[in-house]
Amino acid sequence: MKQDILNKIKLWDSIIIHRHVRPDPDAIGSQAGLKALIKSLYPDKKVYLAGEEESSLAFLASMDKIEDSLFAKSLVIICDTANTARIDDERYRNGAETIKIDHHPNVDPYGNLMWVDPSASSTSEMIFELFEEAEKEGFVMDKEMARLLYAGIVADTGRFRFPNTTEKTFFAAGRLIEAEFSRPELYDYLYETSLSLLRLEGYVLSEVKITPAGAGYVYLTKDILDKYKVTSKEAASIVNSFSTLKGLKAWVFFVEEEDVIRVRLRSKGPEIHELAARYNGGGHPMASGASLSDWSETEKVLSELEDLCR
Ligand SMILES: [Mn+2]
Repeated sequence: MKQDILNKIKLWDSIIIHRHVRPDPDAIGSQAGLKALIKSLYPDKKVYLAGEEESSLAFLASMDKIEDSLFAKSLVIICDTANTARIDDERYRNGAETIKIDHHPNVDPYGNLMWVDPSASSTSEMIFELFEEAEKEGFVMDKEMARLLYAGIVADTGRFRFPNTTEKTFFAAGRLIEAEFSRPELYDYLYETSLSLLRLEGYVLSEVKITPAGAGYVYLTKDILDKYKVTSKEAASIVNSFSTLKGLKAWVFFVEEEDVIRVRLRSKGPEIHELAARYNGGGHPMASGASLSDWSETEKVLSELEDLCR
């Protein structure tokens, strides 16, 4: 499959790379890392990054302006996106050919070619494997590609702590740091915290509750977010703040947004992605998201989480 994908890339002069909405470092790292790989292999090809600009991740890459007419003449590659509804920039539909590259469970197969590997820690790790394939033909590692893929791997593995971290992950990381980009600088960008977010984390740590079976939960209402001057999106970065709590098996953040209650689920044992799927969401067995239309549903989610912990 990796060779098939490289062969497709070889055939097209114009390539547009997408990733999921509300991007994380793996989404942008794999997307822009793949662009760096292609540009190093074929400097003359036109490669574009699709999707909305994400200012908090601008230290990784900026998105490109792409004319509508370009899609029909381009190969479209979609990274790190399990289902078509989450693809950023709907114009991917107009692509001449499409390829899916992802590490989430394959709940929504799409694309003319599909490479899905749920055993990979991250899509960035998969793009590293593409690099290894290209390396056989003499390609030398590109520093910018290495920095981007390393960022994606570090973020999706929680700095190599999550159970998705494998021997392959460490091997990839070991190879990528050969490129000698500045890791301290990258970590500074990835983990920099504002004072307001730090204060909200203090609130979360003092308010977290845990059920008898080990389900942790926190409610973040709009009032609280306003009081701490933190957006729902920013609050996503503190979802692991009490993961070391003794007796904790899985946990949930209920975060109130304009017209929806965002549910952020994490686990250290029971699989929670099916629970998420029952509430308009999905994701990984150990990290998922869902959304609810009102507060009364939070009790149902919590009691189902309690059952899973039991
Ligand atoms: Mn990912």
